[in-house]
Amino acid sequence: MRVSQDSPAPRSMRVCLSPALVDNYKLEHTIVVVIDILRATTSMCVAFGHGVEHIVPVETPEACAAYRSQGYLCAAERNGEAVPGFDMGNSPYSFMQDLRGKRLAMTTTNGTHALHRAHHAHGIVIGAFSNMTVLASWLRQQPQSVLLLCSGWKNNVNLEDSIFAGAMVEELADSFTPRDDASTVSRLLYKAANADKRFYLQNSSHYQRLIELKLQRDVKFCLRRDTHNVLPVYRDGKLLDALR
Ligand code: 3SL
Repeated sequence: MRVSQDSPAPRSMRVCLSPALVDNYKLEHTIVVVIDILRATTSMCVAFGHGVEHIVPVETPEACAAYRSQGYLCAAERNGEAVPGFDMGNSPYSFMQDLRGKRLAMTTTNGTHALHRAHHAHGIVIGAFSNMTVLASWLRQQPQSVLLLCSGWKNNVNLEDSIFAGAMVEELADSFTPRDDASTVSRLLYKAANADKRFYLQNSSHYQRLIELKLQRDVKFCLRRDTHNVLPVYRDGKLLDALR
């Protein structure tokens, strides 16, 4: 197809199924969508939906605890459990409280790690089922190409992030051209899973981990679409809601 002088340049979208693969991508001109459906990026959307001023995502519990002296709320999770001594772990329900005027420092097993792996991207934005429609509309308005970065589990691929990446590939197909096999794989997964995502995830590793921790309520919430009208973007070391 010949692209006329007036047509905008075609934008591409790609899917990175694990943070371990992120160095395979050139990110300087790309917007990265960080995805951690169970549960970090969902919880971030919930926190912004409840008014949090900003979130500082950090890599370790020690770095997170250091924000306490500056008046931050501190949230830390490892292996699905809240780290003892912190204000909260990573359950979306723990952020369902009045957070207006509050600042939050947060560290999670995979989500905050993935975000830091993409620090050199043109832009970083947080994606979850919770903010899917707002996110897709905003991406359509940006001139850059998109990389959907799945946080996975300790550098392994996981099903829930791959399914959401596929949902975004499907959603954005009107505006972006998929450019890799990971986009095709995740889109196929999404199509297979969409009718009953919870059922489809039943045998997946992190679903089972959370069920063992009696967190089925969290899983159910994390699969709900468009619960919050928020767009967390990463600027100067902080996540802010670009819609405020
Ligand atoms: O890995 C992460 O970043 C977390 O979302 C994992 S958990 O759902 O809190 O167990």
